[in-house]
Amino acid sequence: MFEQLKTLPQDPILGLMKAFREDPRTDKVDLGVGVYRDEAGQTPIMTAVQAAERRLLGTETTKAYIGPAGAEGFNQLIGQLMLGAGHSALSDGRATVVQTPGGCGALRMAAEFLKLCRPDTTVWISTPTWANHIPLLGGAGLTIREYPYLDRTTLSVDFDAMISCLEQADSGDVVLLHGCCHNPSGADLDADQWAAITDLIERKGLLPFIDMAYQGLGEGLEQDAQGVRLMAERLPEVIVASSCSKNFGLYRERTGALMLIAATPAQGKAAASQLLSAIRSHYSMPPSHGAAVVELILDSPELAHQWQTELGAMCDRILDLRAAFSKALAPAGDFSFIERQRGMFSFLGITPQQVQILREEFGIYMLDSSRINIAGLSAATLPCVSEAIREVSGR
Ligand code: PLP
Ligand code: TYF
Repeated sequence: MFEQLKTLPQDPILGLMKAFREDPRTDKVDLGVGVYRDEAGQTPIMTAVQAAERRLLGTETTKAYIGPAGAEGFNQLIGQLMLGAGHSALSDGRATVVQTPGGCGALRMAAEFLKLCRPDTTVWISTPTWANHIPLLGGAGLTIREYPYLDRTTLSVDFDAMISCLEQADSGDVVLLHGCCHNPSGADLDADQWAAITDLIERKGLLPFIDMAYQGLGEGLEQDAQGVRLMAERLPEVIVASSCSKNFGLYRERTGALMLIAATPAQGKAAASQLLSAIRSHYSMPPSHGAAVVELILDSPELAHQWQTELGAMCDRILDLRAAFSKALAPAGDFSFIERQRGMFSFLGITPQQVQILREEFGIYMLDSSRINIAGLSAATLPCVSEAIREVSGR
């Protein structure tokens, strides 16, 4: 059976992680994979998470199965985190939230759900987008089409091109948007652009599908959800995939959620039953631990405050690094876009050859596309990284 199989290349982001690990240089800098790092280059467990884990250990009484929707308490609290407590979609029974294995699980189950709604669904994704969107959504059998998003010369959103392309979409098509902290570009929609795209989606009868993997790491928990909340307010149907990997630092615990908002409570009930059936045929039920931790944190005023303080400090660190980095790079050209962008990622806009020189000569690792993880910088490494980039920019 296996003899005709070819070996496939691995995920380039994970491949880069391995190359970095194997590099013996002690002054190497990892700006590759998107995990948050502190000033010491570590990705520690958040203290609110540790406290919740200690409490869980003392109070958990069973490891018996949870259901396909996961923990009801987690689902409610995550719905409130996304939409704000008291949002009408939550109180009027139109929204369903289920716990998923990470944001990836949410994206894939949304795709499986869309396939059940309509087997020939087309989903429009931004160019560029996170490379895993294509296998996660295309792998479920959805047709993928692309809309232009980034102006490669200014590295800002090319909104006119985006809108005019999406004018070609047909009623019932799905538009994948990044809720905040666009991966890989860091270029986000502003409030006016969210409003304009909401108008277009409404007028053309499209369905928004929002990937929220970085809530709280752009500008703050509330600001980062403005697009999701606007669409949930104005549109009859919305899908949101959210992740607790970054904002709770729970990466390997595989914790995320999928929210479906339907036009009516009756349609919401039918949609939820279809989604649960799709979950049953894929993984039956999600892992419990990460969501139990998140539920404990969000349900405790004291832990929630501690978590928000830590997350706020992570967000501020990224914003400070963005300001300092764009200033340090100024002698090499206009890198002011780095300060304007949000979240963990930006493109440097340098060539693959320059990326390779940075890796080989300077031990500075980034994706071939020149995407960097801003959080991989620190006060200690920022001057030498900036110096190296200034130097290769001249070559
Ligand atoms: N969506 C985007 C844009 C991401 O960058 C990520 C990963 O970090 C995810 C979704 C899903 O992450 P996870 O499955 O680890 O929660
Ligand atoms: O883009 C990133 O770096 C993060 C982490 O298969 C990631 O989203 C990278 C690759 C992958 C899963 C997560």
